[in-house]
Amino acid sequence: MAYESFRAFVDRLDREGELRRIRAPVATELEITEIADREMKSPGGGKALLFEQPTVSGRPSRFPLAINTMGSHRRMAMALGLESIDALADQMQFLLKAKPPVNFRQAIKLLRQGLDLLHARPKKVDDGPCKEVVHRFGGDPFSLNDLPALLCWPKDGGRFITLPNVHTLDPDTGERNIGMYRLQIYDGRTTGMHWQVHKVAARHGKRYYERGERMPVAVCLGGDPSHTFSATAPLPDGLDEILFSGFARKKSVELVRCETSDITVPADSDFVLEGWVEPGELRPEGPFGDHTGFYTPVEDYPVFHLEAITRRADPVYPATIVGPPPMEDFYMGCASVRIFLPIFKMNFPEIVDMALPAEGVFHNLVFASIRKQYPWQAYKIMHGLWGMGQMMFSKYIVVVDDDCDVHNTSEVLFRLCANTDPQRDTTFIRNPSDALDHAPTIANLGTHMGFDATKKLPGEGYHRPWPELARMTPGVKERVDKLLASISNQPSP
Ligand SMILES: [Mn+2]
Repeated sequence: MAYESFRAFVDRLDREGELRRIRAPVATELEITEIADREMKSPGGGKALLFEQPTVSGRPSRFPLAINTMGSHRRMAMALGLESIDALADQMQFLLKAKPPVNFRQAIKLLRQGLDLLHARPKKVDDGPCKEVVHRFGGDPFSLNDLPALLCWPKDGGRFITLPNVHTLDPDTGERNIGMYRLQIYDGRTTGMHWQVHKVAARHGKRYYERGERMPVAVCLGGDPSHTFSATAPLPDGLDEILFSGFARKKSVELVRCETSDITVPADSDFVLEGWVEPGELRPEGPFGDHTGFYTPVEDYPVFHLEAITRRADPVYPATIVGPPPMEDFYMGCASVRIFLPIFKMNFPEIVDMALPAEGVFHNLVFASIRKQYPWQAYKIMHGLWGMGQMMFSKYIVVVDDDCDVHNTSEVLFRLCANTDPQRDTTFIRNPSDALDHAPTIANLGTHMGFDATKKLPGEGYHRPWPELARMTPGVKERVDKLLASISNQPSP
């Protein structure tokens, strides 16, 4: 199911009892963060929040602000128009199973073709709601300061646009990429562009630099939340985010050409910020209270210059905050893992399930359960994951047997502690580390650690009998369920 606008999604959340409206004026400086942070840390992720009167420097903004719209398992599924994320994961699996690919590259190709067949291919249109109002610089003096962008944490370097879908093109192939890179607002028409060295947009930027050309960029806010999710999803490089968004929402995305460049953007966007990045131009960006839970320091990043802003007549400004976990992004990450698990399983059929617990803020901790067949298979899985896309950043990987629920952190820690001999069952490797990780001595370079918490086989040098986990038999469980039900049904005296 597709939403015709971000507002349509917010209205649906309201109808389903998933939204709290806040009518009183609330400051975009720190106050919205404090309210949203409490909500995101309440059980299950709380509710989505619609601030009807956000204020900017004490003055009411023209636009309402919605936050935590994807911050629960249910709302994340609703964002993609699903009852449960599982349906989409099953479809991914089906696509890959229809004609089993023999390698990763082929899988991506197959996936792309499969998505095309599902009518996910985008459609070009001449006009759309994102152009109901057009501001060009030199004409209507629209300023970035008119957006209710948040000053998230006290020591942040400024206001940040936190839920932007950044569109860039590969100048050689014309291939599009959409990523989510935070934008620090410097003034009315300039922002930072926080694409890190490992990101696709940074690669595009490098090509423009080599060609000596200015790089067109379009930043979309809002529209169908499916686009926003797709921008954050760890899609395999080369898999178009728009194609994926169309697949997820079961309706092809309508794309309209920007006013000032050849980039095409979803016509249902609430705001489109059009502009360019001058390759080579850098400016200090940050600090920013990041999803690691810590402030990232000031560093030089590219600069985004705005040329035009187009928008809906009645847009809703989408926002999120990051910081000490759990936050809204945890639920988005969970959905990604679930949806892309079939791709992992295709490469590693022994993988049963995977989880990235909130405490690990994505890159720090990965749990994988496997059906172990041969000695040291847990290490094969660790090395495999360390070689796959963004999984390369995984600081700690814990591999457990298939009878362990990786979504239950307590159960995984129990297995980790009980099943390992620290020296025998760990390995250290070198790999790139996440640019945001402050712990490595040298930025971007780190050691990673793997734990084999599976039960040990004789072939692994373990020659004592491995004990059996004490567990109740299924028959007893059912009998007791019935017994307890009958007791609770008895009328009280
Ligand atoms: Mn991409």
